[in-house]
Amino acid sequence: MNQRPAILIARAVFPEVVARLREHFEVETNEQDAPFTPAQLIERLQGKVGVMTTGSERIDAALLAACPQLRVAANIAVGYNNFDVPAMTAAGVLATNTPDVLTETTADFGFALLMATARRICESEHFLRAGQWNRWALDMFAGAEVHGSTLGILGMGRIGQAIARRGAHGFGMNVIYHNRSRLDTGSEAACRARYVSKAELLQQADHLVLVVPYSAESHHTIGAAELAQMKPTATLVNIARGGIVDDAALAVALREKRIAAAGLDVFEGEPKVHPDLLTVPNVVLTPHIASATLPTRLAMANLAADNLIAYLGTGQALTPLNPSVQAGQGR
Ligand code: 8YV
Repeated sequence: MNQRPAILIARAVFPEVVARLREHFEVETNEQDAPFTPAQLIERLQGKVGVMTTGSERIDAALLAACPQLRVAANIAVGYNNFDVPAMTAAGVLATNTPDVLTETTADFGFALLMATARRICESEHFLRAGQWNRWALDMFAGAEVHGSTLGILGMGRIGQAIARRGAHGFGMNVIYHNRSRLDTGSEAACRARYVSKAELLQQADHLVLVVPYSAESHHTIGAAELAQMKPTATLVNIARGGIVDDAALAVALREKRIAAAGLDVFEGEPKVHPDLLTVPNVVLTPHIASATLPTRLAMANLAADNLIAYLGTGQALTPLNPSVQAGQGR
């Protein structure tokens, strides 16, 4: 009898997704959901042809060399900075991610974080819970206007465009963006967004939302020099990746009111958070939950499962990141 291929699901996922995978593979799970160290991950991957990862598992040249049977890694995330894709391609290992299924949910959250930040929702709630509300005042927690203001978006992929549509069509915002490449005219018109230089974006935005992928090039895209170019009334929102913002410089800018406020869902070295961010009041902090609705997280896990089933079954994944591996370059 043919032995079924063996895979590892590196973190706890929904039981129905595990059940689907068990129809095709010998499946090892991580029910305790404690992230593996790199050495533990290598150990668990011995004899496995596939792995389902989250942003916590790094697939790099050292791991690929130590796991010669591995053929595919399916990330449950659209971002894939935990994958060294060139090393995977060189080793003939397919990489997949989960685009599209989280776009609208993540854009909803980006907007929620923008509004919570601009309208000081968390800061005022803490004040109320602490029993400090004993009288009303005209300027109490007066924040920044959202409707009709200028929304700046850095990174205009699927999620950036979904945020732009919300701003332009829902809140009558003047939307400006900067991206490595300019959108075509039809896409710009659909989200009523105007292309500007990075300097213009920093200087003109009342609310700046970061949606760029993380890479060595985008490390500290927003540091002290960029924060200094922003309006003192501006808010900054990061739903992309930690490391795109220099968190230490941001904490200083927030403390010194060089910008009004920030909303952060991602952090350098998360789940650790820079201690200075924990002590400034004008920042809203959330634990990397922008895509966290149950239907969306289930759709992401199912798409990652579909990628494993399709690639190991037919040689064609649904959302490959290095499709050349599918064209006969694979292990
Ligand atoms: C994931 C994300 O939940 O998709 C992404 O890139 O950041 C989140 O939606 C997270 O990366 C866990 O894998």
